[in-house]
Amino acid sequence: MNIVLATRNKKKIEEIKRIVKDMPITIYTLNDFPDCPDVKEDGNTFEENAVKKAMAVSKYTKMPALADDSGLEVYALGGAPGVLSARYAGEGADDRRNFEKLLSEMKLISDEKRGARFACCIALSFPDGKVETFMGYAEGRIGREPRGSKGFGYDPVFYPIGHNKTFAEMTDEEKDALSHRGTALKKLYEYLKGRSS
Ligand code: ITT
Repeated sequence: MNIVLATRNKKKIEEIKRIVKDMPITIYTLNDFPDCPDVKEDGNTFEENAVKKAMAVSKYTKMPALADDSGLEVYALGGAPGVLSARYAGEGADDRRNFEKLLSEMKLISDEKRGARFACCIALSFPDGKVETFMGYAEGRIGREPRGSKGFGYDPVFYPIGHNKTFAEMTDEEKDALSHRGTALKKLYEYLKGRSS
């Protein structure tokens, strides 16, 4: 199956390509469709945003499109930054400014109350308007200072449950096996296997 990735985030593209490499999928990106219009992410949930991005791209490209909407939910902050994760420190903020803002907001929060999860919704939309969604979560906690240089986004401050290393200190394989994106893409894999049998 040919699928176009409806994302402009290079790190997500790397992760998705890596995780689906053994699946019977040929991946295209928005670089193959440079005039594809941007989609406004104004939904209240990861699912709403993922569906919106995937549908817009499959409509434009007339190909199946896969979108990822994801983010970090910190329980002590009532689920923030949530769907606003990419622009927590303001429009155009980079990863460092976003996680530094998070660490500063959480300065007074005790170690026991630093629980958080990453969430990822993968939406696969077809040119006929049909859409499938797959959710994945990674439970963990937020550290007090950034550690590690791999990955992206909030990885340097996120310790997955049962581990004393952040996602940014893990190998690609370690992160993929535990991550919200890895879990959601495994569900996509099962779905695609079911379709081809
Ligand atoms: P597209 O909409 O083009 O896919 P984006 O970066 O704007 O790219 P999102 O709106 O889904 O994507 O925002 C996701 C943000 O959540 C991302 O920028 C990171 O800050 C954070 N995030 C998501 N997955 C992550 C991961 O695996 N590790 C660290 N941070 C992650």
